[in-house]
Amino acid sequence: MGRSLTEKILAAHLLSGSMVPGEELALHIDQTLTQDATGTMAYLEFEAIGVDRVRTERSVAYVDHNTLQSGFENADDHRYLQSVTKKYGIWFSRPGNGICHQVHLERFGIPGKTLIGSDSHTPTAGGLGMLAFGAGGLDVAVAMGGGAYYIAMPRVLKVELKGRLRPFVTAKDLSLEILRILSVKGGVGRVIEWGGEGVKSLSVPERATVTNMGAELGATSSIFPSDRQTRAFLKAQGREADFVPLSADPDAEYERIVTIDLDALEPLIACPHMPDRVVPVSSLKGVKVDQVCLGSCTNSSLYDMRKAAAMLRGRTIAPSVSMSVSPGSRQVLTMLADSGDLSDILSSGARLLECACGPCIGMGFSPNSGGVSLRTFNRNFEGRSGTRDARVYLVSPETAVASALTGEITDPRTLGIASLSVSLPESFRIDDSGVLPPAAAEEAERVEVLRGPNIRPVPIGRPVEDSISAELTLKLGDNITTDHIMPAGAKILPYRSNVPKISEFCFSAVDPRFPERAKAAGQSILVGGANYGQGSSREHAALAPLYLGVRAVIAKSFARIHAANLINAGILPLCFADPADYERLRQGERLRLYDIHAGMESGTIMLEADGEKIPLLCSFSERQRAILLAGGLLNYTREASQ
Ligand code: MIC
Ligand code: SF4
Repeated sequence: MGRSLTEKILAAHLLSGSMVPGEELALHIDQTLTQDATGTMAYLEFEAIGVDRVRTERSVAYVDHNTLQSGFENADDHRYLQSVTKKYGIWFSRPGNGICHQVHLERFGIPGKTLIGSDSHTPTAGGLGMLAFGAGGLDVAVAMGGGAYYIAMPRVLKVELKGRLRPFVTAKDLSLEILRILSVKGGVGRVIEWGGEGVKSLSVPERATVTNMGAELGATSSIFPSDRQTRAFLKAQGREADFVPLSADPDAEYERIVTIDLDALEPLIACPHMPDRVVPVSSLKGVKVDQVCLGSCTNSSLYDMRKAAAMLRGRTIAPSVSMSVSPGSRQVLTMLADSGDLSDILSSGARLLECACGPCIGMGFSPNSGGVSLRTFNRNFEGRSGTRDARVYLVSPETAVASALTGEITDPRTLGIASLSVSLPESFRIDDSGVLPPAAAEEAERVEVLRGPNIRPVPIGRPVEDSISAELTLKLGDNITTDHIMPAGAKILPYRSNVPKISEFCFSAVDPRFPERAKAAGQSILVGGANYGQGSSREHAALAPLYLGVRAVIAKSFARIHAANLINAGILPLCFADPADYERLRQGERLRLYDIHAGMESGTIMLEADGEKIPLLCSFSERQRAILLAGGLLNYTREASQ
């Protein structure tokens, strides 16, 4: 039987485990990436593990999230990252050099290699035929030290593309279409493999838009074949030598095949506050728009920016609209400047922001009160923009620009522009001066790691006891995102290196009194609904609860990366055997988990609540059990290396 592309790359990197869906696999990791908002923790953890140099083929640290520097905290973090990476053999992409996923695609991604990154959109590199996973910082730290990365063997779902995108219908609309079909839970436990005749006409930047938003499906990863388009992109980046052709066998078997006809797609829009609330743009015609943001790791490539520039050329945006443009990288920005496209963007009245995540993570450019914001980003979770009442919609660059020009939600096909003739350049402008190489091994010892007062040690978990008695300090609903658990934004992000401080904001978007209550309770248990912990890979969503005494989270189901982060922190993620039992638990009551150790092996742990017994399910691998019994991955790794 033939193999899917996913199976081929997994097999080539398999250290142990059997490739049966659901079984735990240990994988060799070729490359890692971090960004600053998760990176400081990852490198503190790397230091705590005690390895003297990274063992990967390439590890890169990017600074793209916390670039506001409204106090000393971010600047100190940047200095720490620059020095710690220099010492341990990691490349350092300076602030301003660009968004991690965009720069990684341009300069470092290699088809057929494995990559993990402490950011949930790491699968963007799947646009180049790389098998890339978002992971918690600690998993990245372990992989940098040469350790394996563990995932449950995914099922592989194929999306078969037919036809060709029509003018003003884009890869973003394709991403929204698959979200409409599968929902934000539809990718859980799966790799989405893109194939069929239709992929041939999609360029690498377009593919990367699609693999990027696979994160919103909850997918383990997303991947495209490596073909002529891949070669052309790598060649234009001066990296043709990195090209290898890769594809699935023609007789590969898939769990499911979803067919999408590109010719039949139309411009789509995701409504507040979930990326899968997708409707045609035309159905919202006339809704007044206050703000438009172009950029983020989803849509900030040169291709996207040039299309926007072509639409803005000679036109001005509506007076009622405030528009931002954040090019994805210095390469994109300098090329826009060289070609004159930047003047077209600026003359239209748009505001240029730096090459960073910016508004996507609430780092400035928050919308006005109750504002409608159209963004080319990937997430529109409540509160993420920095204000609680904004209504954020997700759209393509074309829809964003059309709406900025008219001041209302507008299908770009109705603007009267025939088509845009924008293609990939023969060669990109290559200038890697924004990426600093690490010190040579023999000099590394002399490099001093610089730490500021905001950089605090990583909290360490406690071994899971056989019975845990604790208060249910917070009961939550379905689809709780990591933006609910540990919000980001300009006020909170500066504390990413300081868990005691950042934990004061834990669940602040849901219940600002939670931290106080949890601290008073000493130890606590949380209860959630379905898909608990979806979204970001931020391990702070596990570390802050850990710091506040959370010992277990009971939910109807969990998002993959967050469940792994909870285990890594030594917190038990447990599922209701019967989802109806969710209704039986009340915030404030006392809960008792008992016979935990035996239950971790048998797969059922019992909960006692108000005299009633409720079965909870878990499916921990032997390694995960050992991690929980050690009180988290850091303790486990330290013990294993002694
Ligand atoms: C996000 O898009 O939510 C982030 C910010 O990039 C996160 C990482 C973080 O929280 O630092 C992610 O996607 O993992
Ligand atoms: Fe940055 Fe936004 Fe991409 Fe996250 S989703 S990496 S915040 S641009």
